Amino acid sequence: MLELYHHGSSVCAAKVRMVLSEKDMDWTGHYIDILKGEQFTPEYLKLNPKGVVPTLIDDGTVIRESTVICEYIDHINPDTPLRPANPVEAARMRNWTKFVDEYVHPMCATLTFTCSHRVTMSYMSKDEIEEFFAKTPDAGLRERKRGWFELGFEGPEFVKSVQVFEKLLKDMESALADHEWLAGDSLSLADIGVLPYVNRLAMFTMLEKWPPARPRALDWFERMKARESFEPAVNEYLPESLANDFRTNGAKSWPEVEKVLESL
Ligand SMILES: N[C@@H](CCC(=O)N[C@@H](CS)C(=O)NCC(=O)O)C(=O)O
Repeated sequence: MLELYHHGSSVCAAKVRMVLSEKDMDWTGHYIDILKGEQFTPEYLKLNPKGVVPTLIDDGTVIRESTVICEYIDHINPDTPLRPANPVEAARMRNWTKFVDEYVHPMCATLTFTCSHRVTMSYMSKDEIEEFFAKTPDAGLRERKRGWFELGFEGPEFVKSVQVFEKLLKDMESALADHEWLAGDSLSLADIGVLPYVNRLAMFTMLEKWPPARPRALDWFERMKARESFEPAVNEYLPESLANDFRTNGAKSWPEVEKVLESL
């Protein structure tokens, strides 16, 4: 039996749940509340020394890194394959997942923290905030979190985060002009890898406002949402209070995002 350590707000965990759901596979979940710091317990750090979700355990074997986990699942269950057999499409798929891992994911953390988590954290006491920072084992991530919290929209990464999301939507629009799905003519790990990030913009109520209009990307998002795997894998796990925070704080942050977009 596969065991997945995951959380409802985690874009990386959503990818893995969607792959499992697309393949109709059974799994046991261990919910790690990353907003409460449950990823930093000594037990969990043994499984994932970076203190991040997701982590997959397959019969005692630990697999980390969401993109690697998604490929692993496709290897062990090749029915309804999500890695294209065609080498060109496979290369396109990997370029998408590489772009997500290297740019979109780090900048999604920036955008999410700056636009929403920072506001939620502002209700914590000074000691609780320091404790929150101190718990993050990775020094680089710890300092980035501090910067997001203290500098907010003035932080240097905020502009970059909007630029990266703009590039994501622009590249999607152009890829979808040539084929129905991001890597080719069938759904692949490229689509599943990108989905939670586009969904984050939607949850922030930013997707429908984001200029210029990207009809193919929006149509792709509707097609992804219409898949049977979407609700159980993506939305069902997001706590309602967090969804509310995303909606409210996202809408309040939109003018700052728009300002950056107008300056590009
Ligand atoms: N490269 C890792 C990134 C994992 C990651 O950043 N996970 C976030 C949630 S999407 C997390 O657990 N964050 C906890 C924290 O920032 O303390 C992967 O793809 O699995």
